[in-house]
Amino acid sequence: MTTNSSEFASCQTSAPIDPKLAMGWMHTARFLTTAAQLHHLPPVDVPEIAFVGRSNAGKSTSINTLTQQKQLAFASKKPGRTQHINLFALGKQGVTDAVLADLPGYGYAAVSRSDKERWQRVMLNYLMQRESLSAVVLLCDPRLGLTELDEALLDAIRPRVEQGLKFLVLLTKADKLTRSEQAKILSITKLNAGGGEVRMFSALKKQGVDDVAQLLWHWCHPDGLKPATPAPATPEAAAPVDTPATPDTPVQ
Ligand SMILES: Nc1nc2c(ncn2[C@@H]2O[C@H](COP(=O)(O)OP(=O)(O)O)[C@@H](O)[C@H]2O)c(=O)[nH]1
Ligand SMILES: [Mg+2]
Repeated sequence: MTTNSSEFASCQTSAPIDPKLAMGWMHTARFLTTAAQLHHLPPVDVPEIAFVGRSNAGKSTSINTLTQQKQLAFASKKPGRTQHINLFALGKQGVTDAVLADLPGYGYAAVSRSDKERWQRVMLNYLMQRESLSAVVLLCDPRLGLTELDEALLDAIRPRVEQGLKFLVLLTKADKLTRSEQAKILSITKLNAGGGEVRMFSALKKQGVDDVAQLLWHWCHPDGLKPATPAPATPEAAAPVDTPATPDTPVQ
């Protein structure tokens, strides 16, 4: 048997569905709750997709573009100010079949060191322990590429990726690059993304929007219209994480 699990996963995610279905589903996003700490988040029994990335990577703008809502995730001009985990429910007819989690951006220089460390800790605890977490979307400005903090995040989720957690590196602001620059950074990032999906995205030009919506839809509905159940957290993830995974890494 030559088919490995990642090949199988990419076969599944490439099966065509009507992009209007996926975009309509994304558009159902509505605010669920906000929490400053992990233990304040309610447990959910549907797949949860976390959006993470450096401050200013384009996270809020991407969430607003994918959900076709102007103000769902606040697209702040002052990066680093959104210091809560915000949950949004997805699903038609008010029936929640997935949740989007908007996590605080990291790497913003003007935040104090203690705040940075606190947020790295909250984020890593979330990524390692949150039981409903089924997929991670890592937003990355392709002009910076995957930074040290992005790599630390990928390292932190690797055990869960091996257990079925899905992840997508979303290269934002594609409109700032030429076609050939896009092709180049896409192939470099694919090499560094350790088996995750990689897509180019532009909120400005609406590039990649349908494709990403379809991918997320498939992740949450692997059996067609039947919703998925979340991937289990790893046993190691049960213990609280007291120190950031990158204690010696100066936050840029
Ligand atoms: N040109 C361009 N700018 C973008 C795009 N997405 C976001 N931006 C800009 O990048 C800045 C940071 O975006 P924001 O969504 O607030 O980033 P966040 O800190 O990751 O949530 C804002 O000035 C956005 O207008 C895009 O697709 N193209
Ligand atoms: Mg933001």
